[in-house]
Amino acid sequence: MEQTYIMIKPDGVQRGLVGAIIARFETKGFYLRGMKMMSVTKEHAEKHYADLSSKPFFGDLVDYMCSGPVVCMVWEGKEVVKTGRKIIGATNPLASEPGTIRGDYCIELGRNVIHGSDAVDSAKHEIGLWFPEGVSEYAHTAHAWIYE
Ligand code: DAT
Ligand code: MG
Repeated sequence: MEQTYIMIKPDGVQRGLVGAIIARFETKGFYLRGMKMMSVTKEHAEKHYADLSSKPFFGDLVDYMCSGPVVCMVWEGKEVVKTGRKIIGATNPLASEPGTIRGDYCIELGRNVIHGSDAVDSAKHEIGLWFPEGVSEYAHTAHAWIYE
């Protein structure tokens, strides 16, 4: 099944949103395959956001990602990449619909509390970057109650 990389950014951790964010993915029926808290080095943040390295906000973005620990997760499920992006909401929190994570919990672009992979290919790349040790494969007892 499809997997995506979800990361609670430093502001999400500091503001006590970890539990609320995890609950949205967990109660949807997605499976948690990997989770850890880590402090991000400048080099690692630059690798994660390499596609944006030419943007004027790149330096601030990297500083923000390194400003405190993040919570890194891998979630699995049918169409979890696209659905995860919907659960997260638009990049700019003021354009995010109420009911989405960014729509409900934040205001500014540079403090938008969460990251989610934007495509299946980038998810694979990001999971490799953040979880080189691999993730947990285990049978879910509720599987037949979530999928028909
Ligand atoms: P997303 O996080 O929704 O995938 P992105 O990959 O385009 O968005 O950008 C990564 C992060 O960079 C985003 O979460 C917030 C920041 N960012 C994007 N566009 C920005 C802008 N115009 N000004 C400041 N920060 C921006
Ligand atoms: Mg992105």
